[in-house]
Amino acid sequence: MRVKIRNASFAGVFPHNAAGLPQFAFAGRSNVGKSSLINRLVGRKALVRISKVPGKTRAVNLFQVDLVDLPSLYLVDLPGYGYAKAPKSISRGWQDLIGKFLDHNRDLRLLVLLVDIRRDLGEEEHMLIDLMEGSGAQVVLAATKTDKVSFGQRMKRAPELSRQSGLQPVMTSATSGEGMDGLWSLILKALPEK
Ligand SMILES: Nc1nc2c(ncn2[C@@H]2O[C@H](COP(=O)(O)OP(=O)(O)O)[C@@H](O)[C@H]2O)c(=O)[nH]1
Ligand SMILES: [Mg+2]
Repeated sequence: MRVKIRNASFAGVFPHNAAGLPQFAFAGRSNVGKSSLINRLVGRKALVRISKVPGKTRAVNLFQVDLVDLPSLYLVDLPGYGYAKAPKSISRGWQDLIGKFLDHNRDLRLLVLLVDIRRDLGEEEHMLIDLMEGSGAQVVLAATKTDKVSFGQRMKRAPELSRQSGLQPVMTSATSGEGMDGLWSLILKALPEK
C-alpha cells in the first residue's frame, strides 16, 4: 500500500491541546534511528531533526501528517533512552514522561518499538512492551538499520528478536527505505473506523 502525503509538519509538544487525531508513536534507545525513520516514512529529509548529540530529545514531539483520501494523524517521536552519559535523574524523567504519555492515552493506536537489528532487547524495551499490554494500542517491533547487516546476520537476528520480544519484527532501514510500505500498512490498519 502506498500512501500519498499531502503535508507533514511539527504540531507541538505533549501535552498538546489539539487532541482527537489518532497517534502513532515511535520509541527506542537514543540513536536507534527514530527520527530518521519518521522522516523516511513521510518522505521528508528534515521534518524531525537528526541530532548529532545522542540523548538530546527530551520532549514528546508530535508531527501532524495529512494524507490524501485518508484521515490525518500524528506521528509521535518519543524521547530516547539508554544514553550512557545521561544522569539517573534524566532516566527518571524519561519514565515519568513516557508514563504520562502512555497512560490512558485513548488516541494512541500503535507504538512502534525500534530496536537496532544488531542489538538485543533490554530492560526498557521489555518495560515498554509490558506497559502497552491491555492499553488498547498495539505494539509493533521494528528492527532498524537493516542496511548495516549481511543477509546471513539478518536471517539470524530476525528470529532472535522475535524470540526475545514475542513479536514479529518488521525489518526497516531509513537508508534503503526497507519496511516503509509495511509500516504504513500497519498504521492504516490501526486507524480508527470512521
Ligand atoms: N545506516 C543507517 N544509519 C541510520 C539509519 N537510521 C538512522 N541512522 C543513523 O543513526 C544515527 C541516529 O539516528 P537518529 O534518527 O537521530 O536516531 P534517534 O536518536 O533514535 O532519533 C544517525 O547518524 C543516523 O544517520 C539506517 O536505517 N541506516
Ligand atoms: Mg531523534
